[in-house]
Amino acid sequence: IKNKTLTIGGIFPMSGSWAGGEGCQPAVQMALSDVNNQTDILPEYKLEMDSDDSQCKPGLGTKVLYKLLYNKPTKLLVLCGCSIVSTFVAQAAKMWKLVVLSYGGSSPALSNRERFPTFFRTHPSGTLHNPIRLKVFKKFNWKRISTIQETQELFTSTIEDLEKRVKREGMDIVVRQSFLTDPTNAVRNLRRQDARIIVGVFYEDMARRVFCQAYKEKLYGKKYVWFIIGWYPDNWYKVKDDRHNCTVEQLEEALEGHFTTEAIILHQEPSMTEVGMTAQQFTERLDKMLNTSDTSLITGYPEAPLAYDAVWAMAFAFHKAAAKLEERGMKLEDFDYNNEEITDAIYSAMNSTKFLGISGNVAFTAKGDRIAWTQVEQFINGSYVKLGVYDAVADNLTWYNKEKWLGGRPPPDHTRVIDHL
Ligand code: ABU
Repeated sequence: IKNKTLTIGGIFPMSGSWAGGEGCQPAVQMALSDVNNQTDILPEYKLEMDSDDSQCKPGLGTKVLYKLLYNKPTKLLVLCGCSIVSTFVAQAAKMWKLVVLSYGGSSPALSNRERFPTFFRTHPSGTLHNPIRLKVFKKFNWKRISTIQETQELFTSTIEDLEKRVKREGMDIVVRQSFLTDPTNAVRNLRRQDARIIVGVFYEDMARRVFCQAYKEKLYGKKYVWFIIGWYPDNWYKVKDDRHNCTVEQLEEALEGHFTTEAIILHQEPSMTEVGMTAQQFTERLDKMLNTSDTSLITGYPEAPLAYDAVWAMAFAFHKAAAKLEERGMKLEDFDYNNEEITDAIYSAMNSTKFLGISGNVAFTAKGDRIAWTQVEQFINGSYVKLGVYDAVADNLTWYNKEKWLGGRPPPDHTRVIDHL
């Protein structure tokens, strides 16, 4: 019988640049109840969570962390999402010997064990998109690449990694643009500098503003190929947003033909996973919980499997750690923000956690990172079509030959003299 309670902290961004808590918090609640209904996992313990909203803001996220720490009961681990909040929380948590598990932090900067010694994530790093981007550049013979990024550590570190990889392959980043809060000038400069193959990394709210400006600058159509992040909800450009003044039709026109890259974070087979559900059963349960007619507008919906699996990863790790601690006459509930031995037991158990979850195979690298396959999609006639999948470990790209070109063929990566004739 589960007659003891272990409490964890939860920090969810319910608004802001990535309001992923909308989709991820219900998934975490579902997982907590599923774990609590299992008698063979943590047979003595029931898991509970105290949580609050960070609005994806580092100051508020830190305040929520302190509230979780200074209010009883003691938390054994903190779950968090959104890169900037994960960065602040993971940096502070080590002072309280607290393990942090992020279901929604993609910043490559988080893969730094010195800076974040107790950090793990089920969300893959943003650098995972770069190898597949390179495969596609090579496939279509594009060597001159342009970039536009929102100025945040998450995107800066992704572009730095892209730049290194591009150079290694004998290609070039020919135009670099960045913006802090307003992308207007950066998009205008892309057109002035004759960018053609454009990698854009920014949050979903900025993506709407970038493509509204691209529409106005006519930076779309048969001469251009945009590569953007694929983890936005499918109908992200239809979200009502008064920070731009384009219609959905105008955005759709500017977006036609763009490519997206993303990690594959939903188990692709119809088979049963090790958390007792198929991916489809998970989706059906989540949809019922969300109780909305259109999940394609919910931020954090694509990442919900990562949040669900984060709870299971934690439960498996607690289970293993409890057994190890018992050998030494200790218990998980003895944790008091000072007991390094308990932290170490949770850390090593997490390090060796491996299972087939709703998001696919869950395992962490030495840096606490998630390993995953990636995919590339293209926006064709208003919907996303899968073009290929890539297994970076085996360096294997599977391509389905479904791409469509507005000019009938892939555009060149720069102005050819013939274009002027
Ligand atoms: N897929 C959502 C990632 C959000 C973040 O890294 O802040």
